[in-house]
Amino acid sequence: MTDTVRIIGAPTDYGANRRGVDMGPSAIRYGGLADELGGAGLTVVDDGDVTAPPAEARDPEAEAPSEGNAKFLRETREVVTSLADRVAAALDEGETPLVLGGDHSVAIGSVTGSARDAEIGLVWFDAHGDFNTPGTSPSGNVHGMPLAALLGIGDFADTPWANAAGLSEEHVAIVGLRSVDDAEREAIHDSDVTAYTMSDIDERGIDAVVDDALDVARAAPDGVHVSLDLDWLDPREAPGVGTPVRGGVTYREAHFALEQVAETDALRSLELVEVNPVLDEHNETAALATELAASGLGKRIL
Ligand code: Z70
Ligand code: MN
Ligand code: MN
Ligand code: MN
Repeated sequence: MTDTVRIIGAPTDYGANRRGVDMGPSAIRYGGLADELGGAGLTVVDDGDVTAPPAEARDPEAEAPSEGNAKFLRETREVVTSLADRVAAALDEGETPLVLGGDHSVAIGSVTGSARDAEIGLVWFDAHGDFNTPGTSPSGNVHGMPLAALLGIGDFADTPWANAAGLSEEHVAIVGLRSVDDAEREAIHDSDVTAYTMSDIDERGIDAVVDDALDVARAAPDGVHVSLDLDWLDPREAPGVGTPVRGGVTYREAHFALEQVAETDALRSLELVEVNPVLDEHNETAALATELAASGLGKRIL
């Protein structure tokens, strides 16, 4: 990665099951992001937010405008298209994009932008598989679908705006799974994606699992995008997330994982998603997100 980090906010909650993650970018900035990154010796440029009108402003007539069983897919497409352009532009300038969500559907934009003219790897830290499609989703929430969209799985095969050009399944690793729907389990098994559950972390330790995940992603020649869903962490450490699931990684495991990311020197772009200030306690999840970003971007203790 480069020493200049470009912050790009994507304040959406179109893809989430609960309102509030659209305030994530503000909360993470207010949580001290620029200071934290500046303190880590990085030059920080804040690009502001991509345009994302609040869900209720988009279609007052319908509660859940959808295409098939995918709510707000049209709105999601608009946001991720402009986000992809911003991410690609930052990379063109030689900067490292840091995307702030928003719900996890924004990853469709971050990753398609990062993979526009490059063959990249992807590490996806998450409690969830995010491998549903409009055909399999139990909820219709697009934040449960971004990985399937990026890889062109199932109904997403003919969705050019969501398929990431420079991303192949064999360069994708998911880390921390503990809530996976039946159809997602099948689709993950049928794919060439590498997936590690919390059980793998219990058995082998965070170091070995994250090393292996990074090896999977680094096999791609042009660097790694890291997508960090804050619900990867245990809700005791990260209560302010849209979909908390017990049994996640600890504060220390999360920091160590991000330090491993920095150590590989392969980071191309980073994103932090699913911070929900409405459910947070004293903005601690947002503040934690800033600390994890600093670790991933190379903050040194000594
Ligand atoms: C479930 C679904 C999900 C994030 C929840 C949940 C998906 N598998 N993703 N929170 N980030 O509705 O598809
Ligand atoms: Mn997710
Ligand atoms: Mn999740
Ligand atoms: Mn190691």
